Amino acid sequence: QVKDTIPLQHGAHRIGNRTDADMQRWRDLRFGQFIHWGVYAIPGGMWDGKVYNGAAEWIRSWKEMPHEAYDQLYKQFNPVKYNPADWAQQAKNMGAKYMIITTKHHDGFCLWPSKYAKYTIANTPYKKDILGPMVEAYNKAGIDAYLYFSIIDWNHPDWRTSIKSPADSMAMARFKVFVKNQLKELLDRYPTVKGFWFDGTWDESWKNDGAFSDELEQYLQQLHPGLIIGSRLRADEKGARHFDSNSRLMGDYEQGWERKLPNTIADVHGNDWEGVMTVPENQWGYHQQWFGHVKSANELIEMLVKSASLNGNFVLNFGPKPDGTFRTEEQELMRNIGRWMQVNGSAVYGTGYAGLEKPDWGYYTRKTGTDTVYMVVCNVPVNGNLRVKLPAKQSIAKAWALEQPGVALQPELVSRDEYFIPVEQKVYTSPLVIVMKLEQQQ
Ligand code: FHN
Repeated sequence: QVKDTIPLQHGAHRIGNRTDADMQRWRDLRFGQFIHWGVYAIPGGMWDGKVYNGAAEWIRSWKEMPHEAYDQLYKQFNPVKYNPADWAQQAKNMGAKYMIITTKHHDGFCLWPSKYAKYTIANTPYKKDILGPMVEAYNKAGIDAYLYFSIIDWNHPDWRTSIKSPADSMAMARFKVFVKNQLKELLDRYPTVKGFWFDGTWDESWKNDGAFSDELEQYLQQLHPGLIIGSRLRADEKGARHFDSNSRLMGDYEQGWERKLPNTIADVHGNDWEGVMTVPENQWGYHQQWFGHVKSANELIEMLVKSASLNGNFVLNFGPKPDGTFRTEEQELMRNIGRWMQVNGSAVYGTGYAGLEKPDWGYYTRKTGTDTVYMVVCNVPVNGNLRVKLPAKQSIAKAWALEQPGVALQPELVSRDEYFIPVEQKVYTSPLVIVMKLEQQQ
């Protein structure tokens, strides 16, 4: 519900989605890989023989973890098995079309040798830049790179969560210069990146300076035309985040969908959006002992398809180990998702909302701007028929299963604009995809 009654200098600067080629490219990619990697991978959720079930990348903030001890861990960061070409190949095999890497998480550790900080990869035993070879390898594999950047920086003496004195105000002013310098440095060093993924923007000190985040967004997009930045970076001058005080989206897409997805097309208000998902319940960085429910490849495929069916991108997170390799569960997941994407990826890439009523058996996606509709069947009906309800005056010209392109299916017209498509009664081990060509009746 757009209010549009409050005059704002630092609210949304655009009504509706971006229409340029860079944004269209992002929209068509639909499937991304998130990587949370940093010194938190070393404790991996354990300290002093005890396991902490909170998010592993937050361990520095648990009361049992002495900050001084955590802040020395970088001296052990030596991922000797890190092989970016291998990472990129695994991501490509999974079907990811873009990747988001944590250049620096809340702990402030930089995966690149920043000239503005000491707490960086350059001062670890590994010494070498992690990001440059990663961006290069992923790009070589045809995967776009995006940079995660936490505004919160637990390591920086000038970072403040709130401003309580003139000294705080001066510190935060210095901190903002530091942030701007680091961001420009990242763009200068890795010019092929397509966007920034900001995080850690919820504190008072940031929210209460909408003018700065607005200026920063414009500065970055001027430096790097086409750069994509989600809704987490900015706040308006009244402290509203994601959506300004007139309920208009700030930034290029809605970035608030974390470990949850919208349910209906109404939930996304016509905006571009992206959902980010963990494999276990809430672990982003490497945790030695996953606990609770761990999502299966089929569950994640369903989430990916659901996202595409609601005009959104889906990004699946991985937390590599301190030695630079992925845990076996994650490797297996990448392979299993990839096996399905290999056959059925066309039901995801370049697709969006199909404009049809949500069916009980799964999801529809539509190849953008065409009459090709994919039926992704996650629950096969016991009666063996998939019900397809079309808008008035539309009919099915052709239908076939993606895995058997040569075999035409015979839809049965069961009532006006309503069809049954028969499916083989067997045990399915992954979602079945049926393609339909629709046509308009005269
Ligand atoms: O606190 C972080 C968390 O560790 C992780 O990076 C996620 C990813 O979306 N973002 C923050 C919580 O919103």
